[in-house]
Amino acid sequence: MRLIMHLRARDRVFDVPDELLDRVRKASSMSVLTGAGVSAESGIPTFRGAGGIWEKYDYRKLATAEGFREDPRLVWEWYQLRQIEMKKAQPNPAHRTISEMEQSVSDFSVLTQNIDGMHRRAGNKRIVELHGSIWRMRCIRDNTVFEIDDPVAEIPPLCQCGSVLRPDVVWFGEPLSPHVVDEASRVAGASDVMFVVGTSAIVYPAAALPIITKNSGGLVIEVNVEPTDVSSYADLSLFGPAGDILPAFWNTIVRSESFMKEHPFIPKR
Ligand code: BV8
Repeated sequence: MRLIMHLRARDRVFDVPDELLDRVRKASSMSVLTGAGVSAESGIPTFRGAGGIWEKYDYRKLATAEGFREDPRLVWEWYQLRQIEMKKAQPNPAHRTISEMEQSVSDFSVLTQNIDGMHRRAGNKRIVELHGSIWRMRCIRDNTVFEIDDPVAEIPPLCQCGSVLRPDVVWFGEPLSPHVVDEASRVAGASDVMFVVGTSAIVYPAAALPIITKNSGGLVIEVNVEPTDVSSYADLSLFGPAGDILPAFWNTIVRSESFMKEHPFIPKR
């Protein structure tokens, strides 16, 4: 049985069957798959849809290995710009709720397509960065990886070996790291509940993860401002801004006897 609810901020009541709410409250293993939409309310633009990044920029030039080989300076100008935006941005209530969820559920993981590092800044610890991070660089000659906290000053940044450094992100046409794919698939298969928040779910293999959860008997709960490919098989779709919906829905989950009974060590709210 699939449920669809269109909610506005003031609708803080979720008319969701108790049986479904109880499955969420009793979940011992939970995960959240996030996309650009979870960071939209932090002022970080999404990729698709109105005002999306791919409307202005050609991903072939900026988010492929070929594009980087052709013009590493152009690609770095774009990533430097995004680093400046992401450094200025602050985690929003959706990020903060996902951090609270990790403190409330014993086996909890974030699977994110975002390279912005917002989940870490919001306090999450168990994060699988499916597409890498804008706060890491990698030497194209010897694959040495460097962590950075601030936008790059020089572009293109150079490794001490003299070679150019590239953003340590996964570009289109590049495989995800096998370790990341294994860990994400393991988490998806073990999840009693997977929340799918702010993703258009058209980029693979990330978009296959909720299907793994569904096929393993887990619940799939979608949060998005509009229907996506996930809506066709999600057990519950909550349509509205993640920064409104997720805090309110999680509140409904934790403010219950059965949740407190199931999670005795979680501080009462
Ligand atoms: C690979 C890092 C193989 C860089 C990114 C045909 C069919 C199927 C697959 C393919 C195909 N052709 C090619 C492929 C493969 C391709 C792919 O899936 N293409 C798609 C476009 C069809 N995948 C790949 O290339 C992957 N690699 O397949 O390798 C291989 C194997 C072995 C050997 C060699 C090769 C690599 C994919 C990773 C690419 N890198 N990012 C960077 O970020 O700079 S992808 C990038 O785009 C993001 O990371 C993210 O994954 C994706 C964007 O998706 P979303 O995050 O969902 O964002 P989007 O804007 O689309 O949607 C936002 C959503 O939020 C919307 O639904 C909106 O309604 C909602 N929203 C907005 N505001 C809010 C909100 N929701 C709630 N609240 C709000 N306030």
